[in-house]
Amino acid sequence: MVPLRQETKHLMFLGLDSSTQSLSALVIDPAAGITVAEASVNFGSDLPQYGSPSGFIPVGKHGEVHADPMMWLEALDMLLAKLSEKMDLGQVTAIAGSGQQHGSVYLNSNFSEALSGLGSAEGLRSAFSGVFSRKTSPIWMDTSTGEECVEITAEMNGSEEVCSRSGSIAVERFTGPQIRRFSKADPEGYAKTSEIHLVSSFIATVLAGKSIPIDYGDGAGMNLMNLRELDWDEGLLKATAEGLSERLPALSSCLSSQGTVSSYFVKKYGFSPDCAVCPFTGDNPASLVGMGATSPGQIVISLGTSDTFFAAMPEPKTDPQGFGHVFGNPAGGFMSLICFRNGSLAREALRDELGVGWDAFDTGSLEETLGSAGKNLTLPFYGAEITPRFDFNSPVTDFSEEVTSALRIRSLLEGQFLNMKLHSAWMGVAPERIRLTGGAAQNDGIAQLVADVFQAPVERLEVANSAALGAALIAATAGGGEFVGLQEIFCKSTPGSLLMPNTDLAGNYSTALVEFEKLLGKTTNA
Ligand code: XUL
Repeated sequence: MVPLRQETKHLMFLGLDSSTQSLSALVIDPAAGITVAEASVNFGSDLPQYGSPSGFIPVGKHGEVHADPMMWLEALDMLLAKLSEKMDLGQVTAIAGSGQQHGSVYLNSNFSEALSGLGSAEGLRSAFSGVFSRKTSPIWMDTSTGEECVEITAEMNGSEEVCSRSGSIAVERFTGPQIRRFSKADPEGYAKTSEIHLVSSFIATVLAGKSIPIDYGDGAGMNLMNLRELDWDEGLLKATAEGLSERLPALSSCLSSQGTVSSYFVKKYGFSPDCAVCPFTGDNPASLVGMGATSPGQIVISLGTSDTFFAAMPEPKTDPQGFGHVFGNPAGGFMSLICFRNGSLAREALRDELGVGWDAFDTGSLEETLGSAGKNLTLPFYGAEITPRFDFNSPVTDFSEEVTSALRIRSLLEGQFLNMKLHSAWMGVAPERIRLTGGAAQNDGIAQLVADVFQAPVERLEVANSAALGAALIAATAGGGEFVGLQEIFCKSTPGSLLMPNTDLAGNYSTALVEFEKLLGKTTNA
């Protein structure tokens, strides 16, 4: 561990996370091994004037989901005001951050002037009024770009080419297809656009008062960056929109600090003029850091509304079926991200259908059906799924035993984790340890089932905001620390939370995996 101290002064690092619903901050003192301060602004409740109770403008047309970038700026002023009441921000050595991935901000030629004049501004809202060439920003929930995905894919001669270059097939929520849609729907607006930023690089740019590069982690979520070259891909840029290369900032690692904080933040919130600003990354790459999983073999499963599976990968291997994505790993190398839409939604649907409580999903109940492990199959989808891409409308079952509520619960959970195992096999990474997070992770029964299906130990972490923590750890690493030592301090598993796999069930689950794949094939090809 590099001593993060200068003479008698402890160095402090600020991590920001601009997520869909809120902007949060977390400051760490690595030498003391503590979180010094935390603050958060909720877009819906703290900034109701934007009419975005969940962080985006409701009822968009044709699958459009947009947010007002001005809301993110006002939130930044609010957040730093709150944080400066809790600590002296002059102690912060470096700032790093993360943002919801894929969302984009469109800026006109007034933007660079607004940035250079920021030092004398009174507030971010007034400083940046008149800089947007597109009033609102499409975010990751937007599904309006199906046609553009088809066009980009055709121009590139197929999905395989798009995937092998960018790490993902053309995906509706990704930035490239979003840019293409804007350039077609509003050519004048696109012509007036001089710079396009991601949510992450936009906030970093405002903090630094100058254009800050997009980092490799977040840049990989655009369908525009060449994974092997870590540079913009000429072919993809051309297939997306005319004149795109002159509108994009440079690419860089999030560990290379890019200047210091703008004098606006020095005057208004007391930051030191020497406080460094690093390029911001995506929330998933930052979470990989915050979950202590930047080395291959450590897998993170987040059980939320949607379930996500992510893990570090040394090589930019891509998913031949096109379901998984490859992003940059802030520690170097790459990471996978696979998203399963039927996460908590499916668990809740079964709970409600059976009229039971969560205790029916916990250790006691699941132990009663241990003898049936892997014997009854469920394709665990209550609605359209993206991994695999199929319009399911209810679960498909193949039970070898008499159907009971307890067996349906076991079989649904097993189906969710068999589906994850099946669709992450392309990574070729054997899980040495799984770090489980998200609401359902606290349930010991569910956590044990993950350990059994994957035949790997499962740990839970104390970290509540893994993206903001990850960002703070990135700032500390850029400032002279190193990930491994920092993660040992800040990403500890909850004492007593380690669960070992039941090795007697290894055979049951390898047979179940084969049968699950057959049932899935039969259903989706029917
Ligand atoms: C990842 C994705 C989301 C966003 C919002 O591909 O779309 O996880 O990053 O958190």
